[in-house]
Amino acid sequence: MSISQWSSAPLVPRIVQPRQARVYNALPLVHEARKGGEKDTPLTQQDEYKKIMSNFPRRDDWVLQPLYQYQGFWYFQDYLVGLLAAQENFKPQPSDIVLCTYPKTGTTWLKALAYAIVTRSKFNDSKNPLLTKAPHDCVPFLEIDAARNASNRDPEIPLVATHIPYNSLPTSILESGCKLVYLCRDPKDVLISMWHFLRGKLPEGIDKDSYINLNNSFEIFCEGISSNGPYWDHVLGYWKARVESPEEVLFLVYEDLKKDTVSNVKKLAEFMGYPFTPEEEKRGVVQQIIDLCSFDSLRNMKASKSGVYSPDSPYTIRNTEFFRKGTIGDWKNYFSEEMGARLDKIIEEKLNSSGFSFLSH
Ligand code: PAP
Repeated sequence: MSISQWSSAPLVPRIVQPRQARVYNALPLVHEARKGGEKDTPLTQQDEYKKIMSNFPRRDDWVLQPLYQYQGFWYFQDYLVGLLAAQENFKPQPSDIVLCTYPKTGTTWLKALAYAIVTRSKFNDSKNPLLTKAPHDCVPFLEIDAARNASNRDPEIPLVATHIPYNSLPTSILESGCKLVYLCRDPKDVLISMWHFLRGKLPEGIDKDSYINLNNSFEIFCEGISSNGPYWDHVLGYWKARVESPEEVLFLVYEDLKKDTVSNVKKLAEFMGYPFTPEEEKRGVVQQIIDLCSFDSLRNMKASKSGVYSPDSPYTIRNTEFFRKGTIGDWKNYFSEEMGARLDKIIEEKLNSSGFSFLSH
């Protein structure tokens, strides 16, 4: 569908809650726009996207930035601009592997593992860029870096990452035969991770609970209103693609990756077309990659402790923000058992009859 077709879409009434809209106006954007940061996409195109977006359904529940609904999913404005740019501009290489995730499901970890696997014969252990660059700087994001400026990609690294739902992926990707790797995570931990991340964007010194409180966040997440949400539809899109084309889509679960890292990392390497040889296994290469990409290892790297993601993008996120706890079940420190069961029930009903369930992981 072309941009002009989007712009002629029928007007849909905005859903704006006045109190939250007022709060939003008083706060900085979730990702502060950087001066000159939008330089990579011509301003006219950005402006056109923003104009088109103003006709999309809108919700202001997460306070920091409005969410706009597009092709059945909700997005913060900056990400939606990137998504539209990706749909229009992105040209994959047939050998590309796209790392697909919903936010806060382990993207950073997956980027590091995939990068370490595909580059293992290119760099010796002490030269791996993961030792000096944050994972987000090793693997570009489709809707942040790659679609805006092709030079943000290293042509020798066949990896790109995205939070875009399956049905909204650029047709160029779907038609190219690129392999897709999807990683998902227990929705309760995803929500807690997202809640921490977004609260971290509020200015210091204010009462954060009066802007983004846990109960309200829980309710809107259960309603499906979250960045790139509804979460269950994101999962379902990739799960169905995996069922239809298992040779093109690998479906991984964060909890499995935590509990049985070795076999999941081998599965990942095999699927991507970079299987470990028996000789590599004997030399302990699998474990070396796992150790390099572990939460503690990545979190303690100088690049993770200092830099921001990404100097070339309009977004400012400190690299430290991608490493919080990296555990399973942290939700229990925040939600009651009843709340956990309620979210599980909603998700399981939505996933019903798909053949995938979070409860078995
Ligand atoms: P993104 O969507 O903003 O890119 P993403 O990397 O998907 O974030 O998710 C961040 C979560 O992954 C954090 O979870 P937490 O808030 O529950 O702690 C982060 O700690 C976790 N994470 C980051 N790196 C790793 C890792 N190497 N191993 C396990 N978990 C990790």
